[in-house]
Amino acid sequence: MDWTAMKDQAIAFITEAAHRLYDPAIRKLDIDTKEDADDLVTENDFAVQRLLTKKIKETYPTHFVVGEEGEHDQPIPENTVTWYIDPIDGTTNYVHQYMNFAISIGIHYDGQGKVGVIYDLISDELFSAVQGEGAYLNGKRLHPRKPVDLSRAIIGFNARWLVGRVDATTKEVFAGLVRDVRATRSYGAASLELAYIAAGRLDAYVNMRLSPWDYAGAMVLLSETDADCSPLFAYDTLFKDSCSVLAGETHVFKEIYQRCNADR
Ligand code: 2AM
Ligand code: CA
Ligand code: CA
Ligand code: CA
Repeated sequence: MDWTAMKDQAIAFITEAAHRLYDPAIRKLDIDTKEDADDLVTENDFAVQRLLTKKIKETYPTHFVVGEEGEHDQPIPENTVTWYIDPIDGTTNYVHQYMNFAISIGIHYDGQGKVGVIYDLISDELFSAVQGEGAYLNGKRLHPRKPVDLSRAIIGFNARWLVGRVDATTKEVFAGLVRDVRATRSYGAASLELAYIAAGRLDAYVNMRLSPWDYAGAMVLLSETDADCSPLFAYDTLFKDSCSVLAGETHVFKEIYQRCNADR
């Protein structure tokens, strides 16, 4: 299978789809919420998903598509190329701020991430990676991550995780983390925050609940820069419907993982 050619196709599809998002006026139309009041969806989330799905199916009729909005191809049989697509990752940012959102594609095969493409159209940053061929930002190679001490780490962390459905032990662990790192940041678009680890802008990222399309693309960037990605909690499983996620430079990753999974 020619994963590099597929990466180029994914970039072409995303570039075409991005044109639907360049008019800032349109994002204000047809805003809806899902089960969670903070999970927004707009007409353009559906439009971009439809366009990407159409392009993928026209070009690769045997491939499966699993996207956030709409029908999924499932269950996924063995030896099936699967495209995980998030038509707009960071819809709340798209609606309210018109920055820090992205279109994300991850192509997986037999449980392995093969291709990742994430495009932030407002900052015109294209992150891409093919397994075994390195990760790139706008065509420039991203270097493997070097060890960082937790006290010097910048972690992607949303204050929401300190409240709500988090048990007391986890809250304490999170509070300790927030205290012990150099700084926390919250951009509100998981795919970009994960890509920022590959790019060296963040050293780790924590999320209590993500879906496969949020991280399927970024995972490839992370492994191509020697960063780690797994469930935050040992009892969780990636690619389940929703899952906690921890990603980071290996040293920081281990420290956070141990803190979150000790004594349970
Ligand atoms: P989304 O914009 O595609 O929904 C911050 O909210 C990040 O978490 C975004 O990347 C968002 O993706 C993702 N996310 C995943 N599940 C979510 C949920 N149930 N509610 C809000 N955001 C969610
Ligand atoms: Ca959503
Ligand atoms: Ca998402
Ligand atoms: Ca989305």
